[in-house]
Amino acid sequence: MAEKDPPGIRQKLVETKQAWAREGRLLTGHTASHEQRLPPGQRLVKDFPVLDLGIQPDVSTEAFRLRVDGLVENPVTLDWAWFNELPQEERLNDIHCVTQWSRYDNRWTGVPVMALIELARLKPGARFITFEAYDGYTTNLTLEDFARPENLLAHSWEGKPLTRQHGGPLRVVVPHLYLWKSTKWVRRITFTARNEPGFWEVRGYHDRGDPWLEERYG
Ligand SMILES: Nc1nc2c(c(=O)[nH]1)N[C@H]1C(S)=C(S)[C@@H](COP(=O)(O)O)O[C@H]1N2
Ligand SMILES: [Mo]
Repeated sequence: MAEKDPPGIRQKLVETKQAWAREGRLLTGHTASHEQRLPPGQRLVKDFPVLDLGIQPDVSTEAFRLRVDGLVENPVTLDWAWFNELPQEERLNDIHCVTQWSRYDNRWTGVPVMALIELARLKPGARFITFEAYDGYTTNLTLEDFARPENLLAHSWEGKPLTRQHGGPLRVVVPHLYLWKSTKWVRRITFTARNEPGFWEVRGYHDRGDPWLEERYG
């Protein structure tokens, strides 16, 4: 167990997924163009599996805060009311988990990432983002992968508030990368000059995670 592991995580699941990374499990050795809707090695599901470290924090909208900081001119701590005053939009997209399932046509509602970036006003040195969640999970993205019009900070799925299992009250949705990059129960978004690998990235998972390039491990 690594020293900074969030307390209470499903250690067995973490060990299994780390072993997959070591063994290169599920790799087909093929890449694909985006015209192929299902990325290589993935299989389509109709249900909506739940995947996380097993903690599933209970965050009420009253207690919820989202801290946005780092290399920004305007660091903010948004409460639920303030967050909901930001522009709301809907997105329809496919999601792809590295454990092999993909799910088509998910309808999310929330605040476009671009609106948050506008609010925070990035300093010129901001090139990477670190996400922290209420369960202790972390992940990282480049600014290029984060600042895309389809990316959302989502509070609803199929017109209903996100359930706790799926990361409610608020999660990140970055559909062009494997779903481990989409932080559930997000509490902090930090803009940085340097890349800081997160929970799975330090355990053998790819730094970027493009499903069509099969960037599972790295
Ligand atoms: N906070 C947090 N976010 C997380 C995770 C987690 O353990 N904690 N797991 C990631 C992984 S590996 C996946 S596949 C998706 C699963 O999202 P879902 O449970 O809504 O399907 O959440 C991602 N975001
Ligand atoms: Mo995952």
